[in-house]
Amino acid sequence: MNNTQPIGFIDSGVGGLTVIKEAMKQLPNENMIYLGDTARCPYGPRPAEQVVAYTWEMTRFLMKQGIKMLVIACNTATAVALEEISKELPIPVIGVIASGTRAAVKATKNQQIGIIGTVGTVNSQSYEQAIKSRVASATVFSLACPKFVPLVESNQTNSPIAKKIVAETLQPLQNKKIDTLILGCTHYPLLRPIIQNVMGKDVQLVDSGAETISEVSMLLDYFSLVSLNTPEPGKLVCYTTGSTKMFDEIANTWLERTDIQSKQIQLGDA
Ligand code: I24
Ligand code: DGL
Repeated sequence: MNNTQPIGFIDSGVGGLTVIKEAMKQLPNENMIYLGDTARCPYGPRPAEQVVAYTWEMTRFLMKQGIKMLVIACNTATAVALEEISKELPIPVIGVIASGTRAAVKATKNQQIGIIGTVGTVNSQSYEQAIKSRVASATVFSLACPKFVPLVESNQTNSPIAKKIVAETLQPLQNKKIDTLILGCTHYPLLRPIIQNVMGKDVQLVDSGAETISEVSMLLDYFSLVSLNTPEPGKLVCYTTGSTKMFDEIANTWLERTDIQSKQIQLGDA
């Protein structure tokens, strides 16, 4: 095993770039491959079986590229496909749910934890089970926020409309006495300032994607897979199932780069 092999990242679209941004900060030596299934995004409203099938298609593509570790950067895909995929692959597979859970359990003082995500993530009850299996006395309040992804994707992250929708959607969590709220979706870190404002400063927000990269860093050491002392920074190669032009615009803006040129690939019926 050569440690300059890339780490693979898969997501339903461009949202997983929030995880890549954190990876570039914490793991600047690592080569990375990102695959976003933008042609079939969003995964959030889709049936679980379909998300499992799509996630397998992305996984097979990256396995052919010789990755040393797979990060399922999408919460919806992690919720329904991580268990099966990690059982079958010969390399470590990391999702975004376990790390978010550990961080929330560490942060909470009153064991009242909220989790927000897509319909698929919330219906799977994956976060709830992960938290309760660690801390049986914890109370978990799960809330699907199906309006948040379209909000971010229409460039509304700080508009009056965004504030109104976030406040209305999070209303059911207001009287629950939660002191910790897990942002269980790739897109929600972009709404973080508004979410914080709506929930109040005493509620700690946990960014599952960012927490995941801290654990990826630890796991690379554990499996002796870390790329050390490279002469040059790691390279990021991006693939998309949709428009490369739109992918590149968002990726270069978000990552403050100018050189990202994604390649288009075909998966299943995408
Ligand atoms: N943010 C996201 N998705 C989009 C978007 C956005 N359009 C504007 N912004 N579009 O996700 C999804 C539609 N697809 C169509 C097919 O090609 C790819 C895109 C959140 C991105 C998180 C990194 C707003 C926006 C932006 C640049 C950076 C960040 C951001 F344009 F939120
Ligand atoms: N990436 C998805 C997630 O984290 C959000 C977008 C989608 O619904 O596909 O759950």
